Amino acid sequence: VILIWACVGSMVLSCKTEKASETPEKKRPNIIFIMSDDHASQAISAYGHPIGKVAPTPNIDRLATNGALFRHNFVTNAICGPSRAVILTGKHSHINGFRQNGDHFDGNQPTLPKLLKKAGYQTAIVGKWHLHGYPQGFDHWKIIVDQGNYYNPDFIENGDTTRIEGYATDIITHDALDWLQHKRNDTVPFFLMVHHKAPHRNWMPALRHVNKYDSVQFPLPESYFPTFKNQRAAEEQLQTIYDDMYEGHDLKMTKAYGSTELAHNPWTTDFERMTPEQRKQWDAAYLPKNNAFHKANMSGRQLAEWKGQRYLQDYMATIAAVDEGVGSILDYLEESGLDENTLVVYTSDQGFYLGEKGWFDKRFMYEESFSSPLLMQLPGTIAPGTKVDAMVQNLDFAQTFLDFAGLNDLGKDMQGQSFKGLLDGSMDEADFRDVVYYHYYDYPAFHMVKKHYGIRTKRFKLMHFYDDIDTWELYDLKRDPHELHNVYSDRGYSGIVANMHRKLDSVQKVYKITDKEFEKASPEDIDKAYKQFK
Ligand code: SGN
Ligand code: CA
Repeated sequence: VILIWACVGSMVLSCKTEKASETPEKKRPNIIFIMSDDHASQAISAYGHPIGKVAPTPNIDRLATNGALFRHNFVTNAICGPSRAVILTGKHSHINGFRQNGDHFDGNQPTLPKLLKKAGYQTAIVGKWHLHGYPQGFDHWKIIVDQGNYYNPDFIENGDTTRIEGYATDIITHDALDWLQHKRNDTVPFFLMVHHKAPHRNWMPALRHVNKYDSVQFPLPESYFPTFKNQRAAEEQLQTIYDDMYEGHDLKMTKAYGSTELAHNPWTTDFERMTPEQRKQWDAAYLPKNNAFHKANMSGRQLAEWKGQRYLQDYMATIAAVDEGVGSILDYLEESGLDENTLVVYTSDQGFYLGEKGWFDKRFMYEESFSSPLLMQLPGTIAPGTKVDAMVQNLDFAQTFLDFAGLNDLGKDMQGQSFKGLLDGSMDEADFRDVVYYHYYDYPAFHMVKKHYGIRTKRFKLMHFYDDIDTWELYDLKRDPHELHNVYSDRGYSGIVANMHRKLDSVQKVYKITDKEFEKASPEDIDKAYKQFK
């Protein structure tokens, strides 16, 4: 053991002899971290939601069969860049400095890949980065530009930008496999991050999947037409499927019967990037269903429900390629025998609304976007079919992976907690944290979700929306799992409210939150943004 640890941080070659003497049990595991963008757990069949039932994800489900499914995995800030920064640093947004999309990630700070690399891991990332600047701490990186495009996207590799013909999800899967097969150094353990662009808005499926769910009737949630009461931030958002989606860009609706010209499509690049052949196949796939829509001449609730169906058909069809990609990676690991010592993780940068409260997008601390799917396998350590109920967070990933690598000393200044013990049976769920902290800052911005922070315990959730409003919400998740009844002012809950406030204060102290975190935007900027995004 001493010999093995003496290698840490030193030249890989000089370690070879010691490594050869490592017994299989002591070998540090490889880690493959697969993260999609905006993949709701409702859309993974292993989670048992009615949507996953009609549109199964058999390959992602393999991870639940072989290993663990987490029922309560939460993010600290439900938006893309911030979630990625938390995962890399193991620190809340206010400490790692990346609070909202558009911020600049300080790549010079310590990160998980840097620590693993220093400890002798070979590190690589392929796919979405979205932190501005180039990745640090990776032996190999190939990233999509900003949000990227579904068809024929641009990738940056070693500073050079190249357009690659094909479908983003397939290209990223291909690059991951190519790295595993041809670029990996098989004398050292590896850490590979595979970051899909899909199923991010505007949900463009691969051509082989464009008609996959045309005849499937998706279950729309009961809250699809909500009545908000004492939920002002929910009332004032701009992410309602039937009010805020762009009919062309998002719903691929056309201007008229017989036409392939898209209805409202403010960003033309997604479709313009297609080759004529791709566009021809795309139009051929959508024309009959768009014609049927025009014939039906819908309005009101019927039209709103039709939009929900179209959204879910496209969203789930976009996920089909992600699921196939996960399958290809798992197949390769099994064929090569690498699966035996590889921790495979599947997650998303946050959850997503699939019609709950009438919404798409994320950002809110309500369960659908606050929680994110998480599945993991590592044979011999994680028992097949494990279900984890403890409240884990993306904040914990870095320390958990370091723990799996036997490097738990390295994450000492991080703010999460390793949950490896929940997986190998050495820790009880009751001994894990009992409160989770959240803070969202991206306002005014797309979808106009107000700034808010809050805590969640196993049963209750307290939230404070601030900036141009100042409202508190409390939910009793046991009685009201869909968070439709704000009981903050109910007399019966006054004791709980007081208790939750005490907890909130103490959590904010632990995480070192200062008054600076509650800065307000200017009323003019907010007004301008409402006009811009409406
Ligand atoms: C884009 C989307 C928004 C989305 C943000 C953030 N519009 O701007 O709907 O909320 O990204 O998403 S789009 O039509 O241009 O796709 S994130 O995942 O990057 O945070
Ligand atoms: Ca996202």
